[in-house]
Amino acid sequence: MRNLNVLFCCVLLALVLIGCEKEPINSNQSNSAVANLTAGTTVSDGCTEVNFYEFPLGVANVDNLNGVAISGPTDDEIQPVPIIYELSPDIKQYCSGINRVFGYSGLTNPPIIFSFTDGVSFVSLYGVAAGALNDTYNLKAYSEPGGNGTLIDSDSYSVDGWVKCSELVVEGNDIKSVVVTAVGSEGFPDNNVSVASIQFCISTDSDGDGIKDDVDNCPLVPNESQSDYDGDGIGDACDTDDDNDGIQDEIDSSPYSNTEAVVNIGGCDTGNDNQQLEGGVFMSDLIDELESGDYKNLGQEVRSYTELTNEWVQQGIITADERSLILNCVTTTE
Ligand SMILES: [Ca+2]
Ligand SMILES: [Ca+2]
Ligand SMILES: [Ca+2]
Ligand SMILES: [Ca+2]
Repeated sequence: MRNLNVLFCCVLLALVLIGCEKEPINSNQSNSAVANLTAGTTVSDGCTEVNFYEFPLGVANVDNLNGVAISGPTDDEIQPVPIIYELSPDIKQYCSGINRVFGYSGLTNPPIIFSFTDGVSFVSLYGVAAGALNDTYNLKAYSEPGGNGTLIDSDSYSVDGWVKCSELVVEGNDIKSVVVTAVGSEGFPDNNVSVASIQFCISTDSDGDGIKDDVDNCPLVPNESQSDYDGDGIGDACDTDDDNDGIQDEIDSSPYSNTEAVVNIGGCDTGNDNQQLEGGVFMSDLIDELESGDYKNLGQEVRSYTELTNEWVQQGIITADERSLILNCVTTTE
């Protein structure tokens, strides 16, 4: 079976290579811009899609297209020039409806790099890689053009058997480039990768805090730190209930409550549920206050805890036994 697979693999690769030979690879052509490209469709607010299968065959490079520049290494020994090539019917069946893809011809190829003049917040590559068996495709988003800067996000797709149409998506703040690579297996070369279409969204920064709206947890309030105390996806700067205890900040006596499940004292589990008291205060808020207190000696500290827990017992918040558990923690953690 494995031999059959290898044979099938070779036949398909041969078809791909034959298909590519029909079109000159234009390997002498420089990476200069090709004018009069008409692709690039607005698909929604701020989002553009470029369908390479709408491009004419033999396009050697695509540059300055709606803010997208496409590049690869210029080492002559590898195929430096990306082309639009037509899929043979045998390959096409794996990605039905797509006739042409954008990629490199040859056995060892550079990665495909898309750079964006304006930072983008979303990139989707819809692609098919010809002549691939059990390959892994990777898409990585970077903070600088040309695959430079810091890694912002990544996605990968592993082909189980022969390649099928796959979509790779990366998201983040101010993505300036994405790099798509393939890691070959079964004796096939790396980076034998091609792309049918790319979609990307340029986002705005309404509040000017340097975080694009799509990923800003307060898109209309400057909050560079993006701090989000309760982790609910709404930043502290615009969250009206920062600790998510149901009491609005303006009337919450403790707007950043310690909402841990069980009351802890210095890492000692008291076994007491951390109950929410009146005014948006939690038991742990009051315990934390005592913990950070300045005491002359242990006796004075224990008295403070005793006073507080006596009140709780009187109010029916805890039982006498539960009070003992708390006081045990006070004495054992000192
Ligand atoms: Ca903001
Ligand atoms: Ca929040
Ligand atoms: Ca609150
Ligand atoms: Ca609170």
